[in-house]
Amino acid sequence: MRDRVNLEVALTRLDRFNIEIPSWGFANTGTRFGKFLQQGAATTLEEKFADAAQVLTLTGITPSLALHVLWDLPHGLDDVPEVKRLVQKYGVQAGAINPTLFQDQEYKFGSLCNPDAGIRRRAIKHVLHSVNIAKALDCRYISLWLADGSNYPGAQSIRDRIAWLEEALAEIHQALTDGQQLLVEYKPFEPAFYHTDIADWGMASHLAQSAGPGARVLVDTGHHYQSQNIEQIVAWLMHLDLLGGFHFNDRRYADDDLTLGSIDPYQVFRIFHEILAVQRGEFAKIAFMLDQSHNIKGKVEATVQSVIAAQELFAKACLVDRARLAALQTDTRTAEAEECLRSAFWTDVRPALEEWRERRGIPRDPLRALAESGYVAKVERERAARNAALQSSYA
Ligand code: PSV
Ligand code: MN
Repeated sequence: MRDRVNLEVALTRLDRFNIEIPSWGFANTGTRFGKFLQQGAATTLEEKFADAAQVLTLTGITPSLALHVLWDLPHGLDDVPEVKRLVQKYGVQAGAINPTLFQDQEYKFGSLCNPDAGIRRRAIKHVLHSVNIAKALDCRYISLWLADGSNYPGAQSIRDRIAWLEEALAEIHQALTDGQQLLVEYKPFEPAFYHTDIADWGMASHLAQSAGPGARVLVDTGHHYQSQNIEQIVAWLMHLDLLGGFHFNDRRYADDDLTLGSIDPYQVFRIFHEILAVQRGEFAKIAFMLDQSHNIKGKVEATVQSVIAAQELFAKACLVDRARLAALQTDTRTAEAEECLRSAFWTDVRPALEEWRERRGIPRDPLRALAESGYVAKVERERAARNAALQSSYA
């Protein structure tokens, strides 16, 4: 009986659970050793929107597409009308705007932390331009990831770079409108191997706080070591009112970009549990996003799989009997408290989700519906020639 009631509550919350998908998840991306080009990969922004619309039709919970400025709007603000046309045509919103601060030659020694003031200015201008793109497209989030760091001890002044970053983020923050948020992402290593300028949640928290009230931290689940307790980091960020959003993906080592829940679904469940424990009704204020680019699996297929995994794990977290859990914790009934959590995790929510989808006119089994739709075969035919002309090489 208790499970039944909780399941109904879970289903109500599911109505407010959405997850954003990344444009780069549909493009030819891969490891730094090379890419395995896919016939059906998107090579234009329109194709990325078309793929996103397909995922939305199949899952019903991916209303927006995160955009990377230089990849998706190479002409910046001049590309905004085209994005608006695609938003209209495909019924998918423009999501978080990601400035691209890592691929230009000037950024070899950093972007916002570059020792050359001229290059830092150029990087700030790019982010300010990205904020304007976000305003023009009515996007709430500017999502910042820096590749900045250094490879050798002594090569750079870590402390000068902290100061430059504080200055840059404060200036960028001033350009935000009231409704906008600057998300500051952290990552321990790669591409830099000695020090990374925003290496962990402590640094990201400080930088968000010093930038201003419109800045928050973005947690990319792939940017952690196995030994780190991500849900504890999430709990702290919520405690500090600094949690802005997530880039979800799974990893065995670090930043592997694997399908969500493919390695450690229990961890994603624990993260959702921590969020629901604090923000029962307000979780919708957190930006849930995927950040994955698949080199082996089909891109639309892998995206649908990840979206379903996110929804399943969120639903499971909704099933935790928190009142009971709190009582067991107070009474230090350790094994029973753990079982209380585990029993929610091991509840099979798939039949309930199938019903939930059916009631909304969404296919009961989105992956199967994708296979039966012939969409992938169709785009492979349409896009094969363009993809065949591309080169993939490491050297
Ligand atoms: C690179 O590590 C990365 O995966 C970061 O997580 C960013 O969010 C993403 O690329 C897009 O720039
Ligand atoms: Mn990320």
